[in-house]
Amino acid sequence: MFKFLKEKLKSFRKKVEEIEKKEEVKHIEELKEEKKEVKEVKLEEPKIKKEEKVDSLEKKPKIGFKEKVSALILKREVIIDEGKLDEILPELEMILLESDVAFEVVEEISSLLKERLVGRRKKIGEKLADIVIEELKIILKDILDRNKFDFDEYINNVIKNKKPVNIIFVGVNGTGKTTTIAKLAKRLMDRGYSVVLAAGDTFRAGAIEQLEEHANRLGVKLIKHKPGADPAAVIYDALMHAESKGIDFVLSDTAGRMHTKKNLIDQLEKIKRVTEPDFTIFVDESIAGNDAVERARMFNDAVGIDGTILTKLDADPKGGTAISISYVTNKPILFFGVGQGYDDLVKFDSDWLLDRIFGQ
Ligand SMILES: Nc1nc2c(ncn2[C@@H]2O[C@H](COP(=O)(O)OP(=O)(O)OP(=O)(O)O)[C@@H](O)[C@H]2O)c(=O)[nH]1
Ligand SMILES: [Mg+2]
Repeated sequence: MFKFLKEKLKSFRKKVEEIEKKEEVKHIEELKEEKKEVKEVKLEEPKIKKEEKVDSLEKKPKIGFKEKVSALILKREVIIDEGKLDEILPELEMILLESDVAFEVVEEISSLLKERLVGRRKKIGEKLADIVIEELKIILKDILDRNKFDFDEYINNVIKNKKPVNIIFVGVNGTGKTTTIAKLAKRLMDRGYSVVLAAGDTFRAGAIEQLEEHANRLGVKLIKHKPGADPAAVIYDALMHAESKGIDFVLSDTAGRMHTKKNLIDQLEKIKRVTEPDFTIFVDESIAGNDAVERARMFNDAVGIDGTILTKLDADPKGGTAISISYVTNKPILFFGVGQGYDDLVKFDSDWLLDRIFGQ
């Protein structure tokens, strides 16, 4: 997970360290020059009285030049200025862009880094790379937590007032929608809730069979119509079934692809109008990078989403989609899909994500 981004961050760290090393060498040279100048000035100083000289020697212990230089380096602090950041931030911006972090998010990160680091005191010996990476982590956590939402808490509360709860899943084809519905169904059942699935992707015949297979494996009821049927009617039937049987949740699949994008959006709008979902989950795959982020924006604008589940994090070397998608849509990430098994669903946690990006 995130191998590419981790490697890039490692090489960024190295580069900044090299720049710093060069500067420290230059700094020592400057100190040597200062020392030389002091010596020359001293030679021209008038001779002091013998007694005074002895006195001053007694007060000050003799320190060698080498110790003096290292003492100065240890003591001295450097103020991080804009020029220093301009030297290293473009490299970091490039790494983030290459790692599929959306442009507007990179801009935000970069300007926050500047704002928080310019003027910061750095002791000599303290690594600039450490300071920048630490601040980057703080900024990322901040960005990731902006739309924080506890899905379990929502579930526990919503069910107190309404039954069945209607959750629909939207997103383009092949991103993991059907698998994620099965994962979430299992998660809800593990917590003692009852679930019915609705085969709302009627555009592709195979989609109904696929969801049916999951339903059989999980032992949950599936409501389906024939391929080509109206998905709003399928979901409506599932709601009626759930209501009559006292089932807690209806999880509805929808098509990810139709003849045109307009057909797809029209269909989703109709589903929303007819079945009035309590929660609309956008599903996309983390490996799609900026495409996934743009699709999230499009679905949110066109039909409205309440949150995102990002799948295939286990196969994503970059991680930028996870960093960007909530920022761009202003809606929370609910879960990460991290494999093909039913339990490969991780509840969103910014620390969990950051550990995977910055940890060993
Ligand atoms: N590695 C990995 N694979 C996943 C994950 N989620 C889903 N998949 C796989 O992605 C493929 C597509 O998943 P589906 O659930 O069929 O996706 P869909 O969006 O329903 O696709 P269509 O119905 O074809 O539009 C399957 O092979 C899944 O096993 C995940 O988190 N990690
Ligand atoms: Mg599907």
